[in-house]
Amino acid sequence: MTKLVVMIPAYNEEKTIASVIREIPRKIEGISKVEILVINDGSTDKTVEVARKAGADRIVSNRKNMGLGFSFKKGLNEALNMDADVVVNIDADGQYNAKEIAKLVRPIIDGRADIVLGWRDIDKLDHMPLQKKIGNKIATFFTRLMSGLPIKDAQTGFRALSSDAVMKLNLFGRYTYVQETLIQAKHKGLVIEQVPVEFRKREGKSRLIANIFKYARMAGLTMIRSMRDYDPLKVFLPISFVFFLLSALVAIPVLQHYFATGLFTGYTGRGLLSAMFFITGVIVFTFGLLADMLRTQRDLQEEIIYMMRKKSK
Ligand SMILES: Nc1nc2c(ncn2[C@@H]2O[C@H](COP(=O)(O)OP(=O)(O)OP(=O)(O)O)[C@@H](O)[C@H]2O)c(=O)[nH]1
Ligand SMILES: [Mg+2]
Repeated sequence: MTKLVVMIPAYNEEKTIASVIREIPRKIEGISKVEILVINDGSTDKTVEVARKAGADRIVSNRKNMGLGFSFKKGLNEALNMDADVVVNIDADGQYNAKEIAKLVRPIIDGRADIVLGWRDIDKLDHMPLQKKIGNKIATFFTRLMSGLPIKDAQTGFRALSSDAVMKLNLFGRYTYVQETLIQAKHKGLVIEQVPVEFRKREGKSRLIANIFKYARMAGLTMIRSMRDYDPLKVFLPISFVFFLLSALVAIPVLQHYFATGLFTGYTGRGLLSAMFFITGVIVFTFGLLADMLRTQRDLQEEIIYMMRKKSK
């Protein structure tokens, strides 16, 4: 028996959520049961009533708006509680074609992948505004850089995860989950497959990206935090190296003067500055080593959480 839970995070989507729910196929080859889970993030419209009428099997709500990342994490936990073997996330705005879920879950059912991304061919989307296209490309570029994975569209909200992958992820970003899941997936050795999907024009305005600068700030911060937590040496060592380099550059004339005259006279300011850069470098380097030790601890803790989740399944 293979159970699929399709989860839909929704924030004020009364106009579109019913059609998304109705479009979800209830019979998929290789899946014995399909259930629909809606995570209502403090909607102030009729999202919940509409979703229930349209046939959602389970609806969980946040009392107030907590953010998409927060709701995604809640949804994954809830899907595990519902005994899911495969979880699909789809947006409530109707931009993805829910009929394509069958295609999305295939690599997981066949045992080829842990996570499947439905990627959108952004260049060919005439209805997507240019600034959004550029933002999407930039965010995908950084996710590729940080994860080292050949991701085509890191921002896609249409994805499938095996329950094992869900049990391995420990997400922290409250605002968005899209890039963080991929950076973690890489560190946990999860196999990602990408399948091309349709992407329609959005009806109604964006709930998530009211302001592209806010999005860049929040998503960027979550990405940097993931890097810091999973690859601290890659973050801290280059920074400490910059300080060591500055220290050396400032010190060169001081040493030249000293070797020529045997004196430091007139160069004490520079000498002090060089020493300050050097000490800062040492501090940052030490932080890097400490952060690396913490990472080992985190790895152990995550392994314990994974085993606990696995046991209670
Ligand atoms: N839980 C939760 N969901 C949200 C929030 N903001 C948006 N969403 C949902 O997340 C999904 C994606 O949000 P969208 O506003 O469509 O964001 P987007 O697809 O990146 O941007 P658009 O291209 O403008 O649609 C939709 O299902 C929204 O209802 C939020 O604050 N909390
Ligand atoms: Mg959308």
